[in-house]
Amino acid sequence: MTEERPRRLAILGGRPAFPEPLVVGRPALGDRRALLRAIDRALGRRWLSNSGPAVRALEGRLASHLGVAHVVAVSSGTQALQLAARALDLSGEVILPSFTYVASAHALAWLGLRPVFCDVLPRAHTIDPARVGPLVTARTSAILGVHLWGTPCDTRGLERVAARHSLRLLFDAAHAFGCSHQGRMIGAFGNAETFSFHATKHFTTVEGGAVATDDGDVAARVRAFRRFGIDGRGQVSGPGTNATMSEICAEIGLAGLGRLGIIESGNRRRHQLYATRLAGLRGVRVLAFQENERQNCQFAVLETTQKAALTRDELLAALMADGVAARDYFAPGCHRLPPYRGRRHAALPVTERLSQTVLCLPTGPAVGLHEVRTVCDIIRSALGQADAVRLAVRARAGGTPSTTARGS
Ligand code: T4K
Repeated sequence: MTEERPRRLAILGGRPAFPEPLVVGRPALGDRRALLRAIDRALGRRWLSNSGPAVRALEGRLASHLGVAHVVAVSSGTQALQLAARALDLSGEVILPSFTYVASAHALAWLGLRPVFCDVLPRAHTIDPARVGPLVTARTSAILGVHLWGTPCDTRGLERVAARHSLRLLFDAAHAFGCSHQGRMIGAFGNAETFSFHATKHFTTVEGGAVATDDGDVAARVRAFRRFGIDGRGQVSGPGTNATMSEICAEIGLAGLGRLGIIESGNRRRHQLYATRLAGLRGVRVLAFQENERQNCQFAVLETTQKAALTRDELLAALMADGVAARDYFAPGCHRLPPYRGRRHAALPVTERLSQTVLCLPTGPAVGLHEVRTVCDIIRSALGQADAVRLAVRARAGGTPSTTARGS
């Protein structure tokens, strides 16, 4: 019997395993005909925006899915954050993690609020409640927790800090639609939670987002802000913007709701496969999720440690050469991005380390299990030929030695 020869890594001169890049975040649109029918329904009604029947139906379905009193659909996750922040009357400084997508910080800064960056927990990657207290000043109005990768924040710890300092508690749940925490769906924690339904998300309306809250006043304010400050009586009651979700987006969302269970279980299989195939590899670990909670497993997160034969960036270069468009989310931390860099920040050692060691691998319904296996083979093979890979990466980069730390 002839033994199959292992593929030669593209970084070492082989042919790319994926001539078409295998990306992170390929939209999961499902049955195209069902989608077109949904869009056709909206077109047929000739009611295309301004809280039409599809938006109202979507809000109702989402509220019962999340077990929360109010869901207000808006045009993006960023708008959801901004409208929630205004509805909660946030002012001055807001404490949030630096290790998040820049939208979390920008949404606040765009409103004239000052993001104050806090470090995260080393295993969960969510804001560390023990580090929030020392950042509170007389100007602090709120904490913004981010359920990064769908991993719930330590909500109890944050509730305690918020209560101690009389702060509002808001959650950016952009990654966490369909995830549960302490037996409840994410969406009902804090004063309000915000979701993103962007094309790359677990649940998508192409562009879109929502504010979820049990507070009727907050929901009413978000509704008014979403549409020029027009209140429930149809009167302009104050300032507002236009952050309306279109009927077409809402129909796409309604069409996708029924498939979420299938997407979730497929993602779980892909996640388990990554975890199994990469288990025992020195210096890399796949971020685990809590087994007894709902998890959308939208992200497959790999972390390199100091024991890994390659740095995260070297491994990423090897993957990219083979057509695996993994992402170094979220590097650098927000505190190192304009306009926040150059300001004084607390020490953020965990954020600094994670932004050099975390890698998001392709997953989602567009990624087959055989593709996951190939990605794992590339990682295994690259680590097994670390010296040659490192030399090849340096040669590609023009001989510059990699300066990236290997983590701890
Ligand atoms: N808070 C957090 C914690 C967030 O992560 C985000 C957004 C927000 C708030 C704000 O929510 P939104 O206002 O966006 O609703 C992408 C998304 O654009 C962004 O929504 C998301 N987080 C972030 C984590 O990922 P980029 O800069 O990585 O986008 P891009 O264009 O590089 O696409 C990502 C991957 O998806 C690529 O591998 C290509 C693939 N892709 C992308 C699009 C748009 C596709 O295959 N098809 C597509 O249509 O930000």
